[in-house]
Amino acid sequence: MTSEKRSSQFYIDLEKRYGAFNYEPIPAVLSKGKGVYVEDVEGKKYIDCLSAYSAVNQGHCHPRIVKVMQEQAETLTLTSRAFYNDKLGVFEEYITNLLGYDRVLPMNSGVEACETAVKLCRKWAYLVKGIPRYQARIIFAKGNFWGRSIAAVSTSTDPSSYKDFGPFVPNFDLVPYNDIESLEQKLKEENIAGFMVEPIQGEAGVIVPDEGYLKKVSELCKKYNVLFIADEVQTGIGRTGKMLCCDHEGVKPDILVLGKALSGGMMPVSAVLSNNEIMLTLKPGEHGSTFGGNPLASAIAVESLRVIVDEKLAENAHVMGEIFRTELKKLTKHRVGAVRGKGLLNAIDIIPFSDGREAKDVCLKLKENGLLAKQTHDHTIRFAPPLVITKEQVLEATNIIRKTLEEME
Ligand code: IF1
Repeated sequence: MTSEKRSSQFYIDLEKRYGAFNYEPIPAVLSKGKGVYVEDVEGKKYIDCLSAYSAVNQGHCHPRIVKVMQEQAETLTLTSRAFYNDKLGVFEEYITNLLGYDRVLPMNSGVEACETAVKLCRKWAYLVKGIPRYQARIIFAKGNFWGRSIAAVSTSTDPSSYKDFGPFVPNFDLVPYNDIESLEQKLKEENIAGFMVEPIQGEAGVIVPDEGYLKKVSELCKKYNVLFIADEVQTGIGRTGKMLCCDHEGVKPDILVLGKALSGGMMPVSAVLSNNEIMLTLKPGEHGSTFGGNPLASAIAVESLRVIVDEKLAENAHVMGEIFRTELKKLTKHRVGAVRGKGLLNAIDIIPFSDGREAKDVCLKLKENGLLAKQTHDHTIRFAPPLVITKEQVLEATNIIRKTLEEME
């Protein structure tokens, strides 16, 4: 490994020669990050409007989180859960008190936490609700995305997520997102254990449901004794202008799933929160993971949450999100078909250009102009900068977006 400065193309070529092609990245080779900015190997600066898909809500390399990580990394990183450690209980107490749950089960990636929620829901179905063994069914919303595991892609309605990965996990049902009538019809069927849903569908294109949807979901789940599972892996930790997206409607899911920014982007940390009746259905040895709840992750997670609270980043996301959307809505004359979002989880639909250019071409041009964003599907671009963004930086970003669309006309 040479310390010699190499070009972006050098690193791109390395990945092309030795890596799997499970991504098609925008050709920016990043080597530094601070706050809302990242820098490529040539020293070009970008405003990061993806935040690693909402994993860097606190801003790149937040000094408080880095400091905790450094200190813990040279003290104790991993013990396995075969033993106790002096950081996990502190994390468990902090996050359950902060979010109002009895208990938490720590995992690593978001998909692991979502899988944990599915297993917990099934366990509760058999031990508490009394559904006959292995008849439990869980409902998901069409357009969902909760990761790349076989169970996750078993509920996907996006062929690029599930094609050629069958056979799929049984007893997963689908209903249209943001459709209470369809959900209630499904809830009337037998052996329904849970409904797992994103409060805003991220990958589907930042689909914000009608006001009151989550409240009705919560009420219906109570009415039919079905667990309401909120996947807040992407919408949680301040992203939508509240600590949790469910807070906008004052609803409390039976099972809450968090990930991504739970670590401020330092390392994979995820968690499942619930009440005693549900969480205590799991007995020792029935679930876990090598790194789940490790001291390094636990210390980082506490500091990551404290930064969100201390720096009022959810509140900032609300205020900056309003400004961001107001500026984006001025771009309708520049092929911006729709503007959607809540807090700093926003997206625009691009009306394809006459020559066929579409969202991904806009993202390539945005990159040239110093802003990083990623299209989701063909016509939507998500804008989700770190929640530390200032008004000046929002205007810097929206000016780049306007300039880019003007240049592409
Ligand atoms: C990729 C998408 C976003 C998630 C929600 C669970 C997970 C995710 C709501 C799983 C993960 C990531 C996965 C990443 C890109 C990104 C993504 F484009 F894939 F769909 F954000 F929208 N629930 N989303 O969004 O968490 O296991 O990844 O930690 O796979 O390319 P994970």
